[in-house]
Amino acid sequence: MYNINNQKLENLALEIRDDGIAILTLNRPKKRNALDAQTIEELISFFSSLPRNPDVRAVILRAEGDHFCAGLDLVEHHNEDRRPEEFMHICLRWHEAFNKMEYSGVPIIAALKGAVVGGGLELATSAHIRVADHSTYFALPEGQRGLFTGGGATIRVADLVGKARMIDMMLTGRIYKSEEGERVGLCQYVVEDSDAKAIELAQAAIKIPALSNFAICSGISHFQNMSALDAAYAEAVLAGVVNTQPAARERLEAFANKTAARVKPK
Ligand code: 1HE
Repeated sequence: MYNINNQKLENLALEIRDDGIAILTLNRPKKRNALDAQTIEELISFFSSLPRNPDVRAVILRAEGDHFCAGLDLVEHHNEDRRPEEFMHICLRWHEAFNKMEYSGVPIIAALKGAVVGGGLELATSAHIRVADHSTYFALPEGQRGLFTGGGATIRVADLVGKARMIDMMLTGRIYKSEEGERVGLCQYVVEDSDAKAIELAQAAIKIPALSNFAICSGISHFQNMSALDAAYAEAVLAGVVNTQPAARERLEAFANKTAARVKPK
């Protein structure tokens, strides 16, 4: 059991490696890692702590068991028999967790397998990179359950695949298997072992200066919420800070001295 910000992690497991890669595991495999209220609070707690934790340079979000995440805990939702405003507040907590992820400034890589459905897809799309294995599949079964998305799919899934594909997924229950998911933009990699590939990608990401990663993993998302005019202005301000950092000077010097790697395909 782990303790972050006085929040005990029961449904998540956390390992922080010496190289600064945190491995956060959804740890309710018997319930297919369905997202109950407790899990969402634990996600908020962990991802809120990230910007203040210099020991963590990248996060891998993975799952125990055969499935990444079966979405909203339907049994809890059924048992709680929530009033509209109660479920609105549940959804706001989901947004708190997922916004903390997307705007964290720390690279988050989701290692996917099996079901990535409903709220599970909303969780996965809050990460910065998605790596699927061959067992992975994506769906939005909310419609079949008489529900609607409440954890940001209308923003993040629509952003990745476009509104027409998202509507099709919701109206027809269409399931995208891994390769097809990659083709439509739901994931960027399909590999044999998504955990291993996620580590490899995280190891590449932590070679980049933390301030650059901050800009990449928060600035791009913020700018997409702005008008093009304001985004261009904010980009210039952020580039002013990032592109003059000491770590950039060293790397530019290496390039000028011809000791830095060239950008060429292998
Ligand atoms: C669950 C959940 C869940 C499994 N909530 N308990 N999401 C869905 O509509 C997907 C629902 N789940 C499934 O379709 C299947 O469980 C899976 C395809 C993911 C896995 O199938 P399988 O055969 O391996 O497992 P299972 O036998 O269906 O489930 C094993 C246990 O996990 C069982 O509990 P048990 O106590 O009877 O052993 C299931 O009840 C439990 N389980 N999925 C609660 N989702 C903010 S709005 C977001 C809205 C949504 O996310 S809607 C999409 C909901």
